Amino acid sequence: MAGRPTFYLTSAIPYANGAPHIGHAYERIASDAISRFKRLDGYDVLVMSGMDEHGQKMQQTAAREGLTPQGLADRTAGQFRAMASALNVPADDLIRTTDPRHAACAQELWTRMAAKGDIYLSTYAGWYSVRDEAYYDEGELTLHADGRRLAPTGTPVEWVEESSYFFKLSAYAERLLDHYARQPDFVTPEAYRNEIVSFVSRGLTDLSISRTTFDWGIPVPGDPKHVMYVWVDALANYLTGTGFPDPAAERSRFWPAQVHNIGKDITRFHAIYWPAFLMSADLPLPHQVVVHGFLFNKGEKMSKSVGNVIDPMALAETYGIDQLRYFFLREVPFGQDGNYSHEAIVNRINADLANDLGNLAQRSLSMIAKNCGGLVPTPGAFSDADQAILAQADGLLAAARSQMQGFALHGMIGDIWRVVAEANRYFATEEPWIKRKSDPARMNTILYVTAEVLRAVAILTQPVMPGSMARLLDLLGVPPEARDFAALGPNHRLAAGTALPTPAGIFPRFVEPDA
Ligand code: ME8
Repeated sequence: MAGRPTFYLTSAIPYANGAPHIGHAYERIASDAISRFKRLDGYDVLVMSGMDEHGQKMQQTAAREGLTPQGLADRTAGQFRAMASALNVPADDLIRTTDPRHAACAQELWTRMAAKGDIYLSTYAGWYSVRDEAYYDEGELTLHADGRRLAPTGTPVEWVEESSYFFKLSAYAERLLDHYARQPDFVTPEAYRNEIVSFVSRGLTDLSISRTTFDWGIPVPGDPKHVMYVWVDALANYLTGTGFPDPAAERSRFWPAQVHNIGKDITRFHAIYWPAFLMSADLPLPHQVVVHGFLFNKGEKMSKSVGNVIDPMALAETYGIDQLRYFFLREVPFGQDGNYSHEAIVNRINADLANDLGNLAQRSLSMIAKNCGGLVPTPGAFSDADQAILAQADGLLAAARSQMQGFALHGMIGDIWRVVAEANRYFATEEPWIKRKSDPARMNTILYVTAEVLRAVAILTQPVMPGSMARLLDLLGVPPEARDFAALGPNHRLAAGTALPTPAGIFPRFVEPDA
């Protein structure tokens, strides 16, 4: 492990009050692709996931369903585990906020903030949205026709008046602004950064960080009548993942995290509260808060009441795990909102996967099976056309790294598929099936070059479609230890004479069930 740069990536820990939906699936798929990319690129990677199991919302939902909050948390944790395995998005660990190691971490964070003089006891009187687990100022609210006050997110708020500990958030506005200025990509994409900067520029008020009217939470150190505000508790999970507060913990080397991957509705918590808590506790700040957009069902927000919530497991079942992963990452420019529709996903499966990549692999590999004795053919001297397409494949790693610098997963896939399109043109122009009789040596070279381009494409596409690309690399005879990015390029070309397995299709066309 020593010597390799660390890369610690977290996803938001979902509220344990409901089953996984497509937004959760999307976030985990993106996190998984980014972390697989870094692993293949030689980093020492830690990927965390978890469950946000405390708070008033949990207590209320459990009561409605006739469960204990812990019973509800256990049920939901099981559903999220099943989703992670169905989507092939493993994590190194799962931090459940009801876990004792997490309570110890959150309490230590609190104790350090208190020792700094940043926590004081007072009374909170104001508006709270249980659904958002967030406080709102009067000025942010709108009045609904039925008389209810609504938060900017559209959720109802209730008046709360109770004894509460406060965090001196107001004292951190200047330091936060200074941090955003010194580290301009702390919040990315830029549009979200700008929102945060303008919000903090208007000044911050102190934050209520404990509750006394329910007890489903982590007790405040020294005053157990209070439980911690669920966001103090939840954000601390990122430290729990590294074994905090034990400085000798095996994973302590992973703090500060490189990436907190989150959705756009929770930017304030991650880009304002969290760095302020860490500054108060004298802990290093994460490098980046990477914000993704929301997925909509044909332009509509998914909600239980509208009845258009999509179960990600059902989608994986219908279309295939990798097909779904590819669709999300290719179709939605990372950072922007995106849409899901049956037509759009079928189009991607049939055009990009079955036609562009699947056909090229199938045609070239079956020609090798039939005409080259099932062995990687020996190439002759490379023509200009051969060299041009190989150079394009060799250039992909630098392009992919540069796209990943800005988390442009869609851009990376776009770059790879441009080379796939180019390879299809090369294959069609070079006509190896005609050379079979007239110039078998040239046929061998064309098939070799095509297989070598496919090798580069498959290695680089592993983060997006790990299962299918493993199968393609098997078909290309690439051994498991030669599948990371260090194996790309001219020094590790396919070995002529390697025996290949019988070719098999990797991406079937999607056929409508009633067609
Ligand atoms: O916010 N499209 O949990 P959560 C894309 N417990 N992403 C979406 C989405 C959609 N339609 N809906 C939600 C919480 N998300 C807190 C997090 S972290 C310390 C605590 C994203 O279950 C959302 O933005 O409501 C968030 O990043 C994640 O799913 C979990 O949302």
